Amino acid sequence: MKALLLIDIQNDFLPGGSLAVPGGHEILPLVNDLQPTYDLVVATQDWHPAQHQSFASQHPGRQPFEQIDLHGLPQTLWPDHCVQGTAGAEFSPALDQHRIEAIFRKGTTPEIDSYSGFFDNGHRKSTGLADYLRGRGVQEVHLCGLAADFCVNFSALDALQEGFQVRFLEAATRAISAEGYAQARQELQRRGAQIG
Ligand code: VGL
Ligand code: ZN
Repeated sequence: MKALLLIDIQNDFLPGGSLAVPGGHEILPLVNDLQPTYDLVVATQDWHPAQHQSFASQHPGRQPFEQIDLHGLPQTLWPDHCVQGTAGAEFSPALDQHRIEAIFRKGTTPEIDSYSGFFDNGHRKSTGLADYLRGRGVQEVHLCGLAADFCVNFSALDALQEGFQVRFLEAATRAISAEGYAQARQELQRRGAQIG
């Protein structure tokens, strides 16, 4: 069984959103065309409380994209984004949702960020995604969505660690930082992910 993971295809990561990924909207036609070619389609959704500590707004004197130490982990500070229940947290209206069988939400704990759809950044709390996929007989996961250098990257790394065959669908992702993505791509390849 082969599953397609749709990572964080949410309004705040698309043009007009608070953390818009350059060219993010360009992936939507491809993502929609890909879905029917998989046995299973699963989505992740970044889903933060308004007071999430990854938001620069929660740290007086700090600006978005600065780095801090957050409870012992390095943390990039972000503009407020994907706040639970807001329009920015919704999936894009241009995303075909009818084949999505399950949605895994992440980033709900205020004290820790969660880039991967599998675990928080400290690898403390699982979302249950790996067990769900195994329960459905999935051996191979292909990833697409936003952003290539953050949530798609960390989801792919965890998928590898969980023992899945992994393909990173490069044409169906866009990055926040081209440099960050170039580095992530090398590491993904080194760890055995197929790219493209
Ligand atoms: C993401 C930064 C903060 C992502 C989520 O989906 O790549 N990036 N939260
Ligand atoms: Zn986030």
